[in-house]
Amino acid sequence: MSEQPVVPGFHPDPSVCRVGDDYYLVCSSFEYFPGIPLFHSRGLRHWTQIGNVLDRPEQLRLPVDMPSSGGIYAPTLRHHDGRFWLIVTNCAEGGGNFLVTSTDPAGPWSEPTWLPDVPGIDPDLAWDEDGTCWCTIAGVGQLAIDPYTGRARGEVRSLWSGAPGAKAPEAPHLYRIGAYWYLLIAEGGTERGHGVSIARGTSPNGPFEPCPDNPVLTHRGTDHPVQNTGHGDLVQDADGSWWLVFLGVRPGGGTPGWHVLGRETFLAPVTWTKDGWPVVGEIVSPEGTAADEPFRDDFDLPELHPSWISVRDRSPEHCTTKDRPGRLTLRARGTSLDEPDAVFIGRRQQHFTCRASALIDATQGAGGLAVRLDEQHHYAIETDGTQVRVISRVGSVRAAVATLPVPAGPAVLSVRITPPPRPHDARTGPDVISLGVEQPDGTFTELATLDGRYLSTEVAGGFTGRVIGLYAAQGTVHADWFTYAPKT
Ligand code: 6LW
Repeated sequence: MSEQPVVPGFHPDPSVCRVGDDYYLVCSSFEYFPGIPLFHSRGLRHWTQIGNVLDRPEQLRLPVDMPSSGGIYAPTLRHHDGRFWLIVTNCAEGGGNFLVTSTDPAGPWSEPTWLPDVPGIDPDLAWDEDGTCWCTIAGVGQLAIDPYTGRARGEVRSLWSGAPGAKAPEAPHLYRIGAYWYLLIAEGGTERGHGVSIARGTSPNGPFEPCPDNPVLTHRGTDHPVQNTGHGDLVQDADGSWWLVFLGVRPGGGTPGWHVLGRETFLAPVTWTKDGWPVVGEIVSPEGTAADEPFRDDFDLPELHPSWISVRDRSPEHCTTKDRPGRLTLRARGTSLDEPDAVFIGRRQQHFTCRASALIDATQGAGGLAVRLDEQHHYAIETDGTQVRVISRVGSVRAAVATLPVPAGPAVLSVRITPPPRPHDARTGPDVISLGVEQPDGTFTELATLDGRYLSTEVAGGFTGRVIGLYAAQGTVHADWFTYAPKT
């Protein structure tokens, strides 16, 4: 079996910590609300989402004019002094760096403590033996902070910027391991040149001596199926072994390769040379993840499963299961998914081959099921209760590509994503996306099959991945159920 992520789908910038036998992991979430998915694991290979760190508007406000791939970047999760600490950047207007804490990682997490003196992105937290809290940021710089008040305790100092000339030294994490302080960074940018490098010193403030074998992780220039590997975080298990979690992508199709699931979280073992430098081993595949279980939501519960994400906010006025028990009610705000304030709720696509379906009642409006990359890149199957149509939005072009009259009333809308018909053709895309309706006997009536490359990061740009979900374009739309399943 080829290398598999431990957390598949759009789950980038992993940060991990261990308490006893329990591991916790967080990822970036960008324009989506709630923000920062939080996972629990017992053995690092299998992760279950137990919540989202930023699940209240008081913790996360994303302005409506904020572009996709803005918002929440690169958290660091640590356990110190009996509680969990999470530091992160909200890149949206009016945002900045802040930290939240909790004694229970499943939440609730505190209100933000803003860090007005901490510039830039990718903040890290580490405490030295004196109890000083060091915040290290992309660039790479560092300052001491008071994590209780959020104020600086000194100026920002430059530490180490990785290989001379390499772009984007970022994602720093600082650790005390044995006699040294190790500074782990990502460099080379989050695209095909991505990598992880390390340096060490005897003080948390340096000077730092680079590892002679940097980068300690990169797949640049190789034909490895997992590319863009970088942005890692180290963790030691209860037996004393070390591991690296990091992001990677799995491009598909011909040249230049398109990745559609976003940047995913992978795991690799780490050993140490006799000189005290880490060596990152081959990717460890989990042989199935929690995400491989089919997912079904009948919307019977007042609270939604933590894997559901909305664009920028989720107000109960526009998205709720409390209006009609057993139904998700969506009330339109914009007129389409092209609008930045569209009412959308979805789950990350986590498999190359999969299908999603939903029973939609749009007799009081219009809405449907969409595969979303961002405002300018999505395919949707939409109904208004009397007809069904497929909408393609790619770049500045929006088109209704097919329509079908249907009997008045609710309809089962369905999306099926499969490998491309000629996978070895140099110009083939990564996959194809079929959109249609499911008949009461389960047969699929396809309205259109569209090239998946246009819903890839290489085409759309940005830092996210595909999300499949429900939206309202007009009036009120009810969903009776939603299913997502990996299918071969
Ligand atoms: C993040 C940076 C990165 O801040 O991408 O891959 C940026 N690494 O560290 C957005 O996720």
